[in-house]
Amino acid sequence: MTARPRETATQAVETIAERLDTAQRTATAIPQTAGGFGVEIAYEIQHAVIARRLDRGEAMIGMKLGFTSRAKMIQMGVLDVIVGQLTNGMRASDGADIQLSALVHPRAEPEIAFRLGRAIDPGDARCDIESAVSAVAPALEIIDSRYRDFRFSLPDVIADNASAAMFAIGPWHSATSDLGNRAVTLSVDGASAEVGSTAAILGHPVRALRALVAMAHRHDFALPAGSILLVGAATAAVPFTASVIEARVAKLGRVSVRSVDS
Ligand code: OOG
Ligand code: MG
Repeated sequence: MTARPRETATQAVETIAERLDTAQRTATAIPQTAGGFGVEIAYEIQHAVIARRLDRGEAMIGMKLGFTSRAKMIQMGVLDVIVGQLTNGMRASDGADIQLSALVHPRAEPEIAFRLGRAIDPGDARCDIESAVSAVAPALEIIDSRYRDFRFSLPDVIADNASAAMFAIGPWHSATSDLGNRAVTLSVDGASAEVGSTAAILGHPVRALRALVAMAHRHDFALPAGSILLVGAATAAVPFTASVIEARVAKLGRVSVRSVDS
């Protein structure tokens, strides 16, 4: 084989990454790709999208899982667990004002965040992610598909960094208590909008952590000390329009963000 097909594939990766990056920076939806690439290439595109953010001075701070609950799978019609990357440019503080005009069609969902106290080598079959977790917190994720109408195929959403846009984290707790079957609620302007349980996240959030290590190994992600890991929403996402959105996890507390128009 000559080098040409590979070069063409690389160009295609860069072209799609550029479109997704521009869509994110200008808050302008783009059409879904016409397909033609699978999951492996989709992760290459995701890496190329993130490389653009890092070139602009952002730093990697963690990873996220998507579609770890049936509620999310059903809402979006995607049945596979996916992984995305978090940079410091996506982080908002608890209680922050979030500018809606910088986003295409944002949605909010309740999450749990873990923080790694030490690095994990995803290639080490004996690695124990649970013992590496130093803290856990309630979190809110603001997702914002760059695709028109928030519709996508599995490779499309992977290429689009799992719709990651922003996230906020509530108070950190030491990671000793069991997180199985805790009530999770999402409220909009004080009214309950979604109710679920941490048991919806692959049966237990710790199982999602293990899935994340496997995904990190398969798709070449590092898990350094200090990494923040969002393990996936326990409930469906709700539109983030003019409102205060709050996520609550029993015994972990709450975290909120507020939208501003401009
Ligand atoms: C993809 C992101 C899914 C989750 O928590 O399941 C996700 C999307 O729904 O657009 O973040
Ligand atoms: Mg999420």
